[in-house]
Amino acid sequence: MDAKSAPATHSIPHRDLANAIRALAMDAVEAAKSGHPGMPMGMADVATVLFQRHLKFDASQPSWPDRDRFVLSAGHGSMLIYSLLHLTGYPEMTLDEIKNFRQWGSKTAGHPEYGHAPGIETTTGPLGQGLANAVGMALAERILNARFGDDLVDHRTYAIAGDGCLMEGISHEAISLAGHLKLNKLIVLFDDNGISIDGAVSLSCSDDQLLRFQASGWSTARVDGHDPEAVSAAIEAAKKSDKPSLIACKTVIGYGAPGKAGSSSSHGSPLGKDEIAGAREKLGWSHAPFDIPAPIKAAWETIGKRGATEAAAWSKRLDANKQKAEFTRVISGELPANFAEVVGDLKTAIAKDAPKIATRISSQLVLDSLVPAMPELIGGSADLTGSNNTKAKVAKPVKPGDYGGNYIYYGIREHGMAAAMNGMALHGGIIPFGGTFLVFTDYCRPAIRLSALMKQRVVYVMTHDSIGLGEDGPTHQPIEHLAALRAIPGLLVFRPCDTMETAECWALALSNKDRPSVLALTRQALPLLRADAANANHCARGGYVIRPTQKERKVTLMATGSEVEIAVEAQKLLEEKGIGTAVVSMPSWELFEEQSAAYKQEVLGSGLRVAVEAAAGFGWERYIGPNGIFIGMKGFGASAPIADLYKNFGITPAAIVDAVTAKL
Ligand SMILES: Cc1ncc(C[n+]2csc(CCOP(=O)(O)OP(=O)(O)O)c2C)c(N)n1
Ligand SMILES: [Mg+2]
Repeated sequence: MDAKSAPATHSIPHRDLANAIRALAMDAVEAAKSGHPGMPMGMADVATVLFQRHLKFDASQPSWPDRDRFVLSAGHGSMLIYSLLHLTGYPEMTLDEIKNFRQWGSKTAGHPEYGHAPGIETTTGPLGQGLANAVGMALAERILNARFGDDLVDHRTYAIAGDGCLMEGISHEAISLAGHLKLNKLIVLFDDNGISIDGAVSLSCSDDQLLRFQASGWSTARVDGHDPEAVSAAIEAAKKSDKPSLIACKTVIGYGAPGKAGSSSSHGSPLGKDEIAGAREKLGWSHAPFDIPAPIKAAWETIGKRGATEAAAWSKRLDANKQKAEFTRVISGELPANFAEVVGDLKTAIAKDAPKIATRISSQLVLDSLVPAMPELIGGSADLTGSNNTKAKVAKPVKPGDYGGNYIYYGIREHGMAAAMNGMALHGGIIPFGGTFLVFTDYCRPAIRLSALMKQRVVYVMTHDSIGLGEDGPTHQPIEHLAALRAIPGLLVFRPCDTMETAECWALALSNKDRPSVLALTRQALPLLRADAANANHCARGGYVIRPTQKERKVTLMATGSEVEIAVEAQKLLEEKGIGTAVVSMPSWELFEEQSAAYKQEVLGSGLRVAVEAAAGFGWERYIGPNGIFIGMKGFGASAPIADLYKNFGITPAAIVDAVTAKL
């Protein structure tokens, strides 16, 4: 596999192999009447060299755990990966899929989407994200290698990134983290074509990318991206580096198109009939649209089988390996057999101890139980370890060159952390969790959105979840964040009200294999409101009556997190006035929405509905209805001690009582 020159398995020249990619890209974009032909045409040579000579893969076993990962960070060039998957013979990527590029129900979406077809390792398109996913994958590989050894885990991660990926801010976070951690099995192929949508890159960017990567601890090289031998030699050298590697491949966007090559006009629209005819002539490709001559297809399929022997040898090694059962478990994403027991024991201890602590500290308690039981849990924080309480007592740091730990100091790189966690989850074998302040979910948001779109189990531990954080003031006090997160389809947003709920929400976050979760946790201490250690997970229903009324129910107070305590106090005052009041804790809107209409009605009641949440009210109309009351924030917070903030913003038991009595 490591030979520098093309294997002599067939006699098809490199040019024909690469032209097959170019032709499919031109033809599919033309048929779809939209898409991006320039990038696949420009990078066809580089990709051919990578797949033919270096990438460890077996097209017939796309989920072979020890395969090299290939990430097309420049996702607009989706026809590059679709062509490669089709040509090498991946299941599902048929010629019909290529012909149906960008159409309803096809696997060949405008940008590559994880889960559409085997071989698509991650969803890309939002520039820079793929590069950071690749960093996470490369890190996952090292962590699993430290756990399971070379016999089971020993592969590389390759990413193709364009000018756009490298201009995005996330690229800095990603390359800086990769360089620091010395992820030398990460190789980035930079499509250095000097063109983006607006025209020449020089319109907007003068960075020396090689120097930038070097400054972050990378090896760098520059090659002619249309010289297969030079590209191959650079990859070969990169494989031997003790640092992550960047190979800047000088390419011509739209290579072969007579009038549009080298110009932004080939970036994102069909070339047009005449230009395609001209390109066919220039490239020496005389075949009809979508016609790949059998010998060329056969040569590509031979490439697709290159890794079969290695995959078979790997399977043998797995069978003989003592850790086979554990490796198979973590790769499949199953929880350990004693998971329910560990959570049950923890809940019993919580009921007994009745801790009055911040839910961020409750979360630490949960981690102290779960991390020793789940080696696949890999935590971290974006430089707020002591504030996010993400480091379990037993956790050991992952260090440059020493990946045996289970805790990552991500540094102040929230976006990079979130996208790297996506990469780790996608890699498999790891359940990543990472922390920052809830207000900085904004700094992670593009990656959280992709966690949800890709249905990845990533746990975001977001502390300091309201004005309750106090003196740090409005820059640090989340307001619209809960609403904004609840608006992301497929994301579970948890805001537990005490230690018991925190344990339950953690258990739900980990049991939901196909969904990411945000845990919104307090800085301030909260009393234990639930001392029932029964194994039933009340939070699993999203919302439930935590304090019923013995009277006829006139009012339902619904709250989340720290405001449940306030609602419980208001309930007492209202009941003293003879007003039957129930309190509902609603740690997760998403799970509540999944309950039956009858259950929801029973929980919400038919009296006056009042929502209490120290955040923007946006969305609560759904539950309180047109005649309900929202007690919460109407604007930004302020810098002051917590008691003054709650009092001045009117989020108090007395304010609730006043609002309710005024309305009844
Ligand atoms: C975060 C983000 N911003 C903007 C876009 C829209 N966009 C898609 S491709 C592109 C230009 C990318 O330039 P480059 O990576 O050099 O690609 P090339 O034109 O060379 O194919 C832009 C701005 C995007 N996909 N993602
Ligand atoms: Mg470019």
